[in-house]
Amino acid sequence: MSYISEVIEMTERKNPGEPEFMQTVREVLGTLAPAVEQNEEVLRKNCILERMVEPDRQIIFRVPWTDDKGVNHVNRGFRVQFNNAIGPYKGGLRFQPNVNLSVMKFLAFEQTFKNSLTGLPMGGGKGGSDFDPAGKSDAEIMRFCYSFMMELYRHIGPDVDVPAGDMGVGAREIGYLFGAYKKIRGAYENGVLTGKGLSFGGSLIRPEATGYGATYFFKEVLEHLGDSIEGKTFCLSGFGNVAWGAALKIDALGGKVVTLSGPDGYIYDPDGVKGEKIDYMLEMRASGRNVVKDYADKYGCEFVAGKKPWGNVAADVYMPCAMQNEIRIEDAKAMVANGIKYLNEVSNMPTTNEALTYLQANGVIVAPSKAVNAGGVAVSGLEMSQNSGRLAWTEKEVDDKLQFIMKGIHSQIISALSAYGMDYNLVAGANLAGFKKVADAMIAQGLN
Ligand code: 2IT
Repeated sequence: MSYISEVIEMTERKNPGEPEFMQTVREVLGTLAPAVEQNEEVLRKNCILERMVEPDRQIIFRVPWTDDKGVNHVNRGFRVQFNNAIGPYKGGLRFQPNVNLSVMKFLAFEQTFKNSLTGLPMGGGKGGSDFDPAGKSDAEIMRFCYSFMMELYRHIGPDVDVPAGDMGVGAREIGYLFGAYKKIRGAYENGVLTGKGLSFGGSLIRPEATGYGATYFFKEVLEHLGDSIEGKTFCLSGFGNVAWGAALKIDALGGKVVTLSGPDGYIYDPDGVKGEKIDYMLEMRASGRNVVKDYADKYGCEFVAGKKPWGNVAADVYMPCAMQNEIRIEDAKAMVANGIKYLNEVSNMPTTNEALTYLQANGVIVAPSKAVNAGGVAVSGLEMSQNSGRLAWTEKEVDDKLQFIMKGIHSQIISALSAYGMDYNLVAGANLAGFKKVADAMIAQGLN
């Protein structure tokens, strides 16, 4: 049996009941054959694949908190510190009812490769809780964040592990989490978390970074193929911070966003989500209602309940900005039938492995999330640099660095593909490039 198959089988055996984690392990390891074949003896001797699929540690803890009526609740908290071969663990915190160990491990595993691609010294980690922020008061959110940090603080630090936001964790939550950390430790400690408010060490462009970076990366893809964003139509899902940043940059570069989605369905706006309509996305998010229908009611466009845009709306580019596994095989088939040419994945692992294989086999260019959405964590890395240097870079300084990093990710993918004599397969290229750097660092540092 091949080394890769052996490790996939072993991982399956050791992690029963973890479908999301196994999905990403299969997807990533399934593309590493060219690298493994070239260097199998060294990789086997150093147990590189075995160590890459085993997190350094997985922390699970109790998070008790009291609601506004005085009723007590208990949630489960997580921090998975997956790999710190190239730098301190780095990755977001997600508060969502469907958070479990499998979801945390898939995100932390992806994060290790993604962070490697940014070129910045950051390892991979992820955390969060099955806490549901929907409908909670500000005071409840604060009490939950304080309780969460009562345990998390002992596992993190500016040279150890630097958390940030993810779904359900935005600027407000980061503020409370940082406040709790600072109170417990009695020190600023280079800001510890990223995504902080501007008044206490946050970076300009961090809120926009994931969506901007995703658009910059896609611009590189199109330029490579002799095409451009100008005049293209985009279907987005989600209407949160990431979709907002993407809509801003797509609009600025002459593209047109025609859909957004929420848990309630999707809106179709053939005139384009632009100008004040983009600002309205922030209002919808701030309302806490978590429905996208409000947009259709306000601007008089079509709302389709209970569906995603995938396959239902014709466009040049699909950009999922919401969830894992939002594009399944039936969506992939409808996309191909509708002549979709590009899938620019923004949310982490938005496509099932079956759908991904089908899309690639049918000529759809798939840009993988670990490259596309790396601008978010990249600007988090820039926030860390500013905090440790006591610096505050201008918007232009950060944006220029972000563009440089996104260009660099695309060119690393091209180099990896050409090193192995492969065609333009962004999914394989991103995995191979991310893998090489982490593997080299692990080999250099010995068996640990
Ligand atoms: O998935 C991601 O890369 C994030 N949620 C951002 C992580 C970070 O540390 O900024």
